[in-house]
Amino acid sequence: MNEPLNSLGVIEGFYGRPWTPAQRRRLYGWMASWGMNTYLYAPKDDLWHRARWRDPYPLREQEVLASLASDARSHSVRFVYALAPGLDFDWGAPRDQKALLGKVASLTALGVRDFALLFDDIPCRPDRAAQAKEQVQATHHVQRFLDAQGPGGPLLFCPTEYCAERAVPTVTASPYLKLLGEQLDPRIEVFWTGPQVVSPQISAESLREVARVLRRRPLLWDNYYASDYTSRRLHLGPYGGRPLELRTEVSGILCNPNTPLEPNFPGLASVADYAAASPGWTAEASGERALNAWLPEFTAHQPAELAVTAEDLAFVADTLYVPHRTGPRAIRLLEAARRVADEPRHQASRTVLLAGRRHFRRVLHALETGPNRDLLYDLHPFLADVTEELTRLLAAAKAGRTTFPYRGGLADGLLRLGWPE
Ligand code: GDL
Repeated sequence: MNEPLNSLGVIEGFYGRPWTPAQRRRLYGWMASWGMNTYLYAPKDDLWHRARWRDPYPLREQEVLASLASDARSHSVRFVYALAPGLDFDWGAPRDQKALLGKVASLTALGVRDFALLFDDIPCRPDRAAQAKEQVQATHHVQRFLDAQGPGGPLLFCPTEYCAERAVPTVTASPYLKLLGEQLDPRIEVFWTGPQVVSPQISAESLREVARVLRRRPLLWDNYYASDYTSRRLHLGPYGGRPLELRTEVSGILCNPNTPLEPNFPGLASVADYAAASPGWTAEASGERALNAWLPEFTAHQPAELAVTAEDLAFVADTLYVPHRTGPRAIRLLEAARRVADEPRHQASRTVLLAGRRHFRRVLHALETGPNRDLLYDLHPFLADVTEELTRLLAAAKAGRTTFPYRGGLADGLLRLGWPE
């Protein structure tokens, strides 16, 4: 029987605008209340994390990182700083070997104790095993330096082949993964995102397979809630597609979630719920618990007659559910919308659309008049989008029309190419 999860937490590891220091502090508060213990600092577009990894942070940024690390600690959250040198790292150049340690030293001086090295999303060399060997050497070079320094734990490591679809030719036959398994210091944990970059399902057996190759349980980097690859979606639904037995096949679960911070509350709450679950746990019930815990953000300062209900929130969450799926209420709404588009006078379907729009409007109104402005700003584009499209459809139906102006833009047009009629 494997050990339970060593680490549970959040990766700020997406492309696009990083969170602000105040948002990160808010996150640490949530994490502490859910018993999450690890935060990985890895925003792809922090200039000094990746593109200019060799350069020290400017003074102002150094202060921010130092106070974040200490804030995290005061919430009993381990702050792990990730460096991503892979875009142009040259292991053969003594200058780069020096730069690597120089950067790590500049961060230990700020009170950072724990580190990760990330080699995801970088150019792949034809000789994959040689690339793995260099990454192992660079990692051991940093690990030796950290061991000599003192208190931190072993490094975390993100491989270039970090999911089955990136393994060449397969997980079990990959020279890259084999070399990591054989040569990487066994103390070092290795990230894995599952069968895909964003994996709708992850089986326990697929993790046992990669563990055999890596000779250690992988550390799950879960992109289930990530939203940096789309501007049309957020993910507010329950943590699913991961059987409970997965928990003993990984050394930990770290989630790289939605780019806007505030809408991460329900998903991350559901991850924590999953981590502590007993047999009989279901994703649906977990999603409901998470939304109930989130509801006060929408009801504060609302008179009872205007207050957002659990059903309003569930409706919105079903619309912005999980990758590759919408929730049951959104499926019914879409069915009604299709019917109305064909048969504008179909009253029952129009009623479904009107009711759906009411849920959206109530949530939007509560946010517009409530105290959590960040939550309003984060959700507004998504709530406004659906409300507007429903209004457009209802107006056309009322006028008996089955055609309406198309406002989706190119990205939407491209997406529709894959949409079953
Ligand atoms: C990735 C990136 C991650 C990004 C995510 C979703 C890993 C290891 N790396 O491949 O930074 O946010 O996809 O777009 O997941």
